[in-house]
Amino acid sequence: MDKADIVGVLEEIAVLLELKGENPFKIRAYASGARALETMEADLAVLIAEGQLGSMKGIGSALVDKIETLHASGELPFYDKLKASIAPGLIEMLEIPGLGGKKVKRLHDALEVESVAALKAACEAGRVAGLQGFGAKSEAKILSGIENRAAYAKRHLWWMANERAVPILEGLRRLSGVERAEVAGSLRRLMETVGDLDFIVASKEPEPVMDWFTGLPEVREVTAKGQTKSSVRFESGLQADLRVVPPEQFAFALHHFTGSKEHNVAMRQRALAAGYSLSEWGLTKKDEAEPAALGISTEKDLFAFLGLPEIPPELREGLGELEITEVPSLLDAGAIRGVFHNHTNASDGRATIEEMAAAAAALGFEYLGLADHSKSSVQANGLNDARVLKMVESIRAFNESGQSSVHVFAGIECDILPDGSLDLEDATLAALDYAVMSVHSAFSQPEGEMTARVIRAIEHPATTMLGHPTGRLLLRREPYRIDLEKVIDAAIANKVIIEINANPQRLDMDWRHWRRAAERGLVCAINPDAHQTSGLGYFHAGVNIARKGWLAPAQVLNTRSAKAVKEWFGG
Ligand code: DGT
Ligand code: CA
Ligand code: CA
Ligand code: ZN
Repeated sequence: MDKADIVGVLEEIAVLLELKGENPFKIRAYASGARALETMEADLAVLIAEGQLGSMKGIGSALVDKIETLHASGELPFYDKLKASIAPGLIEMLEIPGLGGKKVKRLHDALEVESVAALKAACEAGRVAGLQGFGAKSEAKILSGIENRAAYAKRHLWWMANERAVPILEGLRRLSGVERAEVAGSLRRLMETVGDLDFIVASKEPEPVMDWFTGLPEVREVTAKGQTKSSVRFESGLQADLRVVPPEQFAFALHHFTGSKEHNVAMRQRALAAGYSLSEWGLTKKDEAEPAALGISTEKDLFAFLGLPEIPPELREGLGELEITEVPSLLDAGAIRGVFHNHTNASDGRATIEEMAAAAAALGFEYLGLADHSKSSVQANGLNDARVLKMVESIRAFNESGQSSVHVFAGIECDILPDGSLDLEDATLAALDYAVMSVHSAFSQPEGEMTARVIRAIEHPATTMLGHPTGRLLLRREPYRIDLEKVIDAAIANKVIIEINANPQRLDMDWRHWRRAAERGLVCAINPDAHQTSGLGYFHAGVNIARKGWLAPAQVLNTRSAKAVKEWFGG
């Protein structure tokens, strides 16, 4: 097991011990051990081989054995036993935002609730509000957490869903008798989350295709199996539909099941105006029973028949896309020359400057921005002023060494404090190439306060970019309350960039705001917020969102040369 996974197990042990009401010293030993391990710069395997793990600050003797066991075998009987000793319903409660080990224990002790359903009933009956340390506000928060959780459980992050879909699509295309195969639905439209996967196949022989699909090893349940449609549910809970259609219907089926519903409604109206009814089977002339033979074999043909350019799937949301007269120029992944908001092991990342730059070079980037956390992000080992200046020196030395084709920009992800002031001295900020300003605390401020806070940071002359402007975590945490229109206005007025945080769980700022904001002059930066080398690849998810937001290459800083970026940064 690698270091990151071991850190996760130790953190979980600390929470489970809390839930059991164990001795606080014991709990702290695991929590601080996890922290020590996470921020340790030395190589874990080397430390273990040399028997030096116990000499690390924060790692007590009780932990040394456990870390070594996890490292060697990936298992830990102590952890398994601990977990097995707790009711699964209580462990499930830990997933509700705001509930940690201590609070779950108090709820369990006071109300005897042992499942999420029982806790929900207790909230609805007002029994939680009466408990010491809870109150009406936290009762409402728990309740909405439970309700969101049910809604969240039905959807999946695009990134994860796509990882599942790609090999299935490849498998379908390899089957004999399959003429064409595509994904449709929200996955093809590059939505940030996906309800289920939709596959469309053209074949004259549906049966073997259905058999292959329903027989996939990861299928847990076949919920439907017919001549034209099958549905399955995978181990992960994700569901998938497969439709097999005759080749002449393929373009219509692909278009229909790509959606969105709103786009389809608009397309049907347009077809009606031309005297046809449009369906998943074809275009049928008014007063006729069968679809007309119009020689339409691709979506492009279908759009052209209705006098439209080929509308990219990611624009098919019923938001005016039928008004275009030519295919808009959308950002392409190949145009990305570098990314700006990434972390190293100086704060809570896992890789060094050198490793991050090498990974950027492997992606073909010309430059890489490193923006570690600032000191108020204590949990992320944020940098104080002195450490920031040291980091700047290290980056300058790295660039001057000539060891990499990638130019590293020295940045920071600086906390916006609750009053809108910044976490670092002006002189420190001035020493950097650029600064990303982000909110990481006091999420529950009223909307007016949060908006004023963020605008104050935008107005600071050192601010280059605003990081993840709503703080949402898809399927996990709602955005904080903020007036984005006002924030966008302030960003444009102060020539501040807003990022698309490309971490698949954030995708913040949301694509729904980008088209209008960019038309008004807002510049975008696509930032993977990588915490390890592999995280740089998330920039693809950001490109998807930029496309979905109708962004052209010129509206995205990442398409500019290193020289032009330097100019933007002012030096
Ligand atoms: P999802 O799965 O919730 O993330 O979203 P979609 O868009 O993939 O929705 P899904 O899987 O229910 O259906 C795929 C597409 O099929 C949908 O975008 C549009 C089309 N479609 C499905 N049901 C209807 C319907 O009742 N009316 C219309 N106009 N289109 C539909
Ligand atoms: Ca779907
Ligand atoms: Ca579906
Ligand atoms: Zn952040």
